[in-house]
Amino acid sequence: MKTFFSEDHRRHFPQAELSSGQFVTPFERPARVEYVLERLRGRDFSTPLDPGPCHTGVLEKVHDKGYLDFLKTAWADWIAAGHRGELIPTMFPARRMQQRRPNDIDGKAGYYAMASETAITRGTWRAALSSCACAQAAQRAIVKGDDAAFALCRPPGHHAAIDMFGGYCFLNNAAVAAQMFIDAGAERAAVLDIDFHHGNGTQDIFYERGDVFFASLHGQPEDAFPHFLGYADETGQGAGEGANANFPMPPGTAYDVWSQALDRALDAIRNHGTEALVVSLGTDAFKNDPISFFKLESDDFTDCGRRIAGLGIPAMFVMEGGYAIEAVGINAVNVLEGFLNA
Ligand code: 7XA
Ligand code: ZN
Repeated sequence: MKTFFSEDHRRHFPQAELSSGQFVTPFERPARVEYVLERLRGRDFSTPLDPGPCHTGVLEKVHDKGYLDFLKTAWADWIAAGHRGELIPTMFPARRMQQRRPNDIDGKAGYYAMASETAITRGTWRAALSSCACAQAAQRAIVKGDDAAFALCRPPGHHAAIDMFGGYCFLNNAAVAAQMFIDAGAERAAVLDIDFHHGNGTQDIFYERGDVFFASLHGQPEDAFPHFLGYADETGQGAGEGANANFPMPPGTAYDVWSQALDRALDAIRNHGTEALVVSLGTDAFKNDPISFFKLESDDFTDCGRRIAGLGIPAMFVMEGGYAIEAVGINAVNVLEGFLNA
């Protein structure tokens, strides 16, 4: 299995995340991918390949142009406005307020954000582009005939909506890859999101489309970030009616229940007639994850990969979350090996 990775991820390393009422070192930090790289090496995967530049044309097919323009210049605009710290959104167009984009960068950041734990820094845009390039390179490998590929993306992407960043995400890497399958001629593609958190961004992007099926297994919104999307009754709209399947689960969920949801998600994807699969591969469903509440064991991730292989279609895996960092590599690579060895 080819893997794709860019050193540019290091350019995005905010110093602060607002968590539990304190500024802490972000859970989503560069060291996470070091553990994955180390595990890939230890398990005889081939050396990760540099993905080359991000092809930006496709970004406008899944994201709003104004949002992309905002991301591109956000740091420069922030500094030009005299701010000295990291760009952290602090106010949002909430209920009964105007949904009009302000000119001021502080206001713009709130307009384009869904949460305030995610800071933008000098290197964020470059890192986000290179992260997305990894997903693009993995997609190309599949189109050229590989059965599987792994995009070791950082920053992650599945919370990035049509026009919102947050949850450590800026560009929706998985959605870009799915769009590229459609552009390459697939009539139907699917994104299966096994990260602990609901992939609100991916859902948002494809909610009114029937060509890309989205299924997500996640902590129920009543108790888990992102809280305001991810209910089971969100099934898609218009042309997308029936092409969205959410499997929210309560605190303490272990693999016996989680794997049943996985099988249902896989059945739905199979019934959709999907030709290519993108897996949003977060490992934060792991029992020791510091910000999540499922109880998966490391071996469960291997079985998960095996079940995904049962679909019998090519799959590319896109790294999302996972913060029990010493286990992130083991758990992510377990999914890949489970798939390969099925
Ligand atoms: O998959 N998404 C994540 O792992 C990011 C979760 C961000 C949680 C922030 C809670 N304050
Ligand atoms: Zn997550």
